Amino acid sequence: MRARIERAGSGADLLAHMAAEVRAGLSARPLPWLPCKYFYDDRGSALFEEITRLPEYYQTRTEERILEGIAEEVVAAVRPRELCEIGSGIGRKLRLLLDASRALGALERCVLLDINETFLADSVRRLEDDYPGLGVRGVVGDFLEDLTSLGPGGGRLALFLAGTIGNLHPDHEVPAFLRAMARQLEPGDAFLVGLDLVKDEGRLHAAYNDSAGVTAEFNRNILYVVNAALQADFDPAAYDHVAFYDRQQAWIEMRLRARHDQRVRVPGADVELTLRRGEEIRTELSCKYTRDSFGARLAGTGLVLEAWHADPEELFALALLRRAS
Ligand code: SAH
Ligand code: AVI
Repeated sequence: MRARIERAGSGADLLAHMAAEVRAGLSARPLPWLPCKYFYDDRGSALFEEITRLPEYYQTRTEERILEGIAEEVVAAVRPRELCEIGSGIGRKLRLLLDASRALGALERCVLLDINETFLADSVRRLEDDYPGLGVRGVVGDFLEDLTSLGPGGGRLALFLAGTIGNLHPDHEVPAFLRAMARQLEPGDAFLVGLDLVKDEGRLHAAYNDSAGVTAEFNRNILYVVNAALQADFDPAAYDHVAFYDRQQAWIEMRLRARHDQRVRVPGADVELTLRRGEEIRTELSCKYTRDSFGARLAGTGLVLEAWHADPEELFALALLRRAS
């Protein structure tokens, strides 16, 4: 089977959807906000890749190390016929599980779902080249809206890595997301979720305020994306990057703070925004979990925690979930 890139349901009127979301977010008071999925145009995705190599950003290399240690054990327990990664990016870590699954001999296909079409198409092409005989599908879509595009489960091991679940609101988005994911799994199918853990605040602060300023540029990139798609006139250079840890909520919050009074027009979303110097736009939450706080999110979702794999320093964890029967 040749690789295919498909467009999920929400792709039908992507721009109208984006306009409605941006209008709602920028109209919110006291804190206007933008959905963090709009970081990931090609420049934003490349900036994220740069972040993963920063000395302060321990998440990616820690998750890779955990995966190297558990890939064989996980695939031996699940014996997947299909691997499926949502928010796949360039999909480097997926290969550890692909190799281990192939060695068992049962793997038939692989499905990737991501909002960035360029990175998705590249990943699909490279998988096709490197794993001849593997059926590869790529779906451009939003994992908060388009999980049904994955098709029915059965022999599925789904992956949601990098701690991207932390970018979903823990109360307003995570429970519905987990229920939606459970619907795409058959009893016995599995879901491996990467979680950044609650830890020393200095370490967290450094990871989102790197000395090279890459995270700041990633943060500002969202304004370039809104400018290009919705003819907005944000001046990205007029915003400071802000990232802080909210201990009560156990999340990092990223914001953009206006350096001076400004008026922004977003004609494509039919909205205008007036910001005084020092006022902020929220651009991302990055929730940090413990085994208990994540376990509490699973109640009523149809998913149960089967195994918890953390690194020795307990910086990051991979939670292996099963679809209950
Ligand atoms: N899995 C990769 C990339 C993580 S970065 C890794 O482990 O390094 C987060 C990824 O999720 C990006 O590729 C981004 O394009 C994608 N993404 C972010 N929000 C999304 C959404 N709402 N729907 C689908 N993909 C999304
Ligand atoms: C993709 N996601 C898990 C990253 C995170 O750490 O929340 C995105 C990111 N934001 C700032 N740096 C990296």
